[in-house]
Amino acid sequence: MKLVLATSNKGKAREITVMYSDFEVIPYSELISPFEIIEDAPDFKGNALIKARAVYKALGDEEAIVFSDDSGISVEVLDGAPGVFSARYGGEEASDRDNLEKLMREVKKKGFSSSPAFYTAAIAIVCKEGEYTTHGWMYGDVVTEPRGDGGFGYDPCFVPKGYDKTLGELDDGVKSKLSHRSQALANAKPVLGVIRKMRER
Ligand code: ITT
Repeated sequence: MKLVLATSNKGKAREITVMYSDFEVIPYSELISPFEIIEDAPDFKGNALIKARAVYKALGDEEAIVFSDDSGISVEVLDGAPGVFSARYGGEEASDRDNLEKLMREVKKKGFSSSPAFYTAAIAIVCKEGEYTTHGWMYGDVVTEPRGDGGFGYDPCFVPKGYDKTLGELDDGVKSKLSHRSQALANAKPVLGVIRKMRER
């Protein structure tokens, strides 16, 4: 089954391709020129739908099955920030490193060296059969000194519940079992199964 992935984030695309190795995952940038998508919904689900709808429309292929991931980290001592603003926390042009450093700075400013936090991922699927969304979460703590260079984004400061190493230090296999993204993708598989059945009829 061919799935078009609506993301420009290389870290996400890498993880999704590994987790969905039983599908043919094609980044949308291999089919059309990448374009800017304004993600202005108040929640992950809304932004995931905006991305998948925009790419479905731009492809102009009624048969396409497009899926997207909108995700981010919410930190307790920052009252849930950065949340849906995770990609832009350090500014409009911020790199992953800028975002990570700002997050650690803000936690320190509050007088803490760590804080409970969680990642959220929303997956949206848009195709001629309809629009579907699923979610996944991963709980743990953020620390204020980055450790390791595995994963991407905020991973060097995130210690999953039950571990004492950050996702930057742990094997990729640990993250792919535990993560918000792997759970949201697992929840999306039955939806894709139903779409496949509808197309076989
Ligand atoms: P697309 O919209 O093109 O998919 P994006 O990077 O803008 O790419 P989001 O708007 O969903 O994606 O922003 C997600 C932010 O949260 C981004 O800064 C990521 O680095 C961070 N993030 C999401 N999942 C993560 C993960 O598994 N590990 C580390 N950081 C993550």
